[in-house]
Amino acid sequence: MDAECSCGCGTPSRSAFGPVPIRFGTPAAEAAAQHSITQALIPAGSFVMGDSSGDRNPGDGEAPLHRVSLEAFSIDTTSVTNDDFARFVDSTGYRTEAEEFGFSAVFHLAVAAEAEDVLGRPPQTPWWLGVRGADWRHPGGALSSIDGLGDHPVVHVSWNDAQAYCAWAGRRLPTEAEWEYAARGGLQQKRYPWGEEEIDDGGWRANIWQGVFPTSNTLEDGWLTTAPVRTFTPNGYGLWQMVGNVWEWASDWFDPGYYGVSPETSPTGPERGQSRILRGGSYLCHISYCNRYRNSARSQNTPDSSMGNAGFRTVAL
Ligand SMILES: [Ca+2]
Ligand SMILES: [Ca+2]
Repeated sequence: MDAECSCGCGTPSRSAFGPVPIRFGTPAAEAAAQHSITQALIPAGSFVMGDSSGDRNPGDGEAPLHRVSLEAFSIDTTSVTNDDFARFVDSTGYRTEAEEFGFSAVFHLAVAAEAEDVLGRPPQTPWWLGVRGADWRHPGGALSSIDGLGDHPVVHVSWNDAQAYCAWAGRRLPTEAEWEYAARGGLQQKRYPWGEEEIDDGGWRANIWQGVFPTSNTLEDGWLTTAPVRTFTPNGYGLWQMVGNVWEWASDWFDPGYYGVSPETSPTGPERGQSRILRGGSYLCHISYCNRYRNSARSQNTPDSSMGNAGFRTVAL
């Protein structure tokens, strides 16, 4: 994998589009039991965390392999949808960071905005555009909407926005270890949530990119951007789209050296860092470019960054 891969197939940081003023997260509104996503109980147990297949991306820190033991936990079977997030916003008036900053990152083929609202593109990843007016209600920009997308994952939500949702819902983000354990669906040391079969073996198993990235998507899996959260087949724990569709925030800070020092029991990540973990890859993943639609693949971004290919799912407190 080339050096550009770490940002190119992942997600652009907010600062990629220019200086970012310092601001503090919006305080979470009072908790309310409005979270209605079907749960899966993940049994207590242990697993081998990290890349067992040799597909790791240099710099991501998918090694060394290490055993991790976890308590049982209850996790959303899907990522949080636009309908779910709308209930949170309707009840709290919460404004996301994309709305506060006034822009978010949109993939070039998904832009629905006037030319003057396109603010720029990172030189390393010119397929990402900073778009004024792009936010969770306007995933392509001001000329788009989420009409008909109620069961699609909410996107353009930062790690801080996900935390605010969790505080309202009485939930939390999964730790990175919990996310990977859940993604594995009860299988040990397999590449994908379904095992080792290729992603297109017997029909597409996840929403990624087909064709020539980033210009030509042949849409063999049916989706250019997000798909409804219950698309394809759930894994052995009943979890939908742990890989592909949208990246999912985890609670941990990112440190590529963390696996070398991680405790065996219920690791919660480094004490500090600059960026938060993202897991599972998105509709922009492509095997020729970077195959982060794997159980052990890691990415990261600053907690104030938002983009059209990242969302989250939650875990019970
Ligand atoms: Ca697709
Ligand atoms: Ca996903």
